Amino acid sequence: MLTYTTAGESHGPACVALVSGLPEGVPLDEAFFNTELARRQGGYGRGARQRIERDTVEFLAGVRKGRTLGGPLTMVVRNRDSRLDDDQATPPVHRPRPGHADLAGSLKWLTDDCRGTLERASARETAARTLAGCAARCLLRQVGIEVFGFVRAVGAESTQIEVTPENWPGVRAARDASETYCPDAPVTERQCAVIRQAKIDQDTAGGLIEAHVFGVPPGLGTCASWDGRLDARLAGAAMSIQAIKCVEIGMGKDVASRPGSQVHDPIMFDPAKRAETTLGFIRPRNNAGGIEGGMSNGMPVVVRAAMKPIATLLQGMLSVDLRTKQPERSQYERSDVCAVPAASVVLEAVVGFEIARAVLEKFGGDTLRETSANYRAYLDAARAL
Ligand code: EPS
Repeated sequence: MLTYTTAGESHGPACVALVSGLPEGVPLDEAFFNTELARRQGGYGRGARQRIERDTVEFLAGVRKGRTLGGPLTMVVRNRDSRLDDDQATPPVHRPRPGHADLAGSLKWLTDDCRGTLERASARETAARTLAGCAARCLLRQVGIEVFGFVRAVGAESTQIEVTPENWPGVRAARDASETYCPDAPVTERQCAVIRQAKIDQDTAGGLIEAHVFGVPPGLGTCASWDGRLDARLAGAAMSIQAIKCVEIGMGKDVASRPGSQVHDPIMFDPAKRAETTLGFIRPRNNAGGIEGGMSNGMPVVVRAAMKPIATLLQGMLSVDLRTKQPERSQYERSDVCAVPAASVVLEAVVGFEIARAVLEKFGGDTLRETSANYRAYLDAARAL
């Protein structure tokens, strides 16, 4: 089974990702890893930390001549701002920030110092997740699957853009030209204004991020077991990203307020489209977000997530000193005003990883050659129905 583990503290020596279960022979595109790491570091609203870090991947194990060997793949990103043992630089934190892991973690680990909790809870860890996601996406590319993530909204400033298998390369170019990773120039400007205002107000901003997966074959995931459902796994993966409070697949929460006839996607058949991943079963819309009964249906998989505003507020919030139990303002740590653009890169990573996991569950193989052959054989069989 494809799994990953991360290790590392925000101000420790490094972020580490260990990926197990990739088949032998997957080409790992180092430039792709570094591009994604740089994108994750960027976006309008990031703080001073990102002027210190220069995230790049180092492959420590599981690779030979740029291809996976089939053993555990181990990768690191070194932290430049590494100062975990320096009490001056990373002092104890006794006044927990509402919305951060500070209070819950201090109670869990029986301490009045939130430092240990916040170092691991920090979104710095998502550098390692990006590595795991890139490795998974290198496998996906071998079977024609691409993941595309972007920012839909910052605060209330939201783009209405529709993303399709036909237009997404153009949408990606627009995203890459946007400081907020939103493929809509006028909306980008308004999102930047939201972030600027939040900074002036000593406040922070959240938003909506979205990932579309193109080229997904039908039959990934299963309705046969609750924990094999693809939508459940994607939701869990997206919800595990720091600061995510809500995950939607396709139409998401709007399904609740509409009649069935406006929610479900009609089924048609066009033999000329048999070569596509839909195998010719055309759906005029994709409210299901590419998943029915916990299984992919051949349409693009669409995952959306809502990120809360960052919990570290320059103005502080009402809190309590854990030593005295007296009311105090929460402690300020250097932080970002908005990390929604960065989170969109992490969403791509975790969604890509879950799709790759489902691909390997269905097609298996110790080598990429076997995975690819099994994948092609399945599609041939499905087309022959
Ligand atoms: C974070 C606080 C900030 C962020 C950090 C997450 O770090 P610092 O306290 O060192 O300024 O920049 O995110 C990253 C370092 C990163 O690479 O994403 C937090 O408290 O979660």
